[in-house]
Amino acid sequence: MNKIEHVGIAVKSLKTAIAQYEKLMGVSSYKQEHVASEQVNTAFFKVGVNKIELLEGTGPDSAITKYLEKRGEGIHHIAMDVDDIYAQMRRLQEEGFVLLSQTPKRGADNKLICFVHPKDTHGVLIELCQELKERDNDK
Ligand code: CMX
Repeated sequence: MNKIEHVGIAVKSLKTAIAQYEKLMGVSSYKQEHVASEQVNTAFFKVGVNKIELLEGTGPDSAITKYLEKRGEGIHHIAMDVDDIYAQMRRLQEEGFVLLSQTPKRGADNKLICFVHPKDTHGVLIELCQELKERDNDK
């Protein structure tokens, strides 16, 4: 794994959180995106070579909505940048980790993503993410 790509923070209101993080960071969010497959609205901030992703759920079945109901606002996941998400998923499965999807999904910010169950990582939801390449566009 190359680096921490971003830290995901679950928020009740993306609009309110963007305004507060813009004040905190002194910069504007560089990207806002709706990810229908994950039922989330997202906003990204750059922090050096890393990012912060704010996430708001868009429906009752969204993982973010459920997380907010159970735990309230806060750090939701840590995302690791990988070169080959398929190879990393195979490796983790061989090591006995439970992956939350059998194939990578399209996530926000032009990424292929997959999550590792937090029960296998001492209570922290870990996301693998790989920059979406031209050849992945039909996946
Ligand atoms: N971090 C740490 N623990 C978490 C967690 C999180 N983000 N979300 C849930 N948990 C915990 C629950 O609190 C629960 O703990 P207890 O058993 O001690 O109560 C445990 O994990 C299992 O929870 P569950 O109720 O069985 O399952 P949920 O319905 O809450 O689902 C999870 C949890 C992680 C499987 C589900 O949220 C999931 O599949 N997540 C992956 C997808 C996702 O998070 N998408 C949103 C982000 C998308 C994006 O980044 O673009």
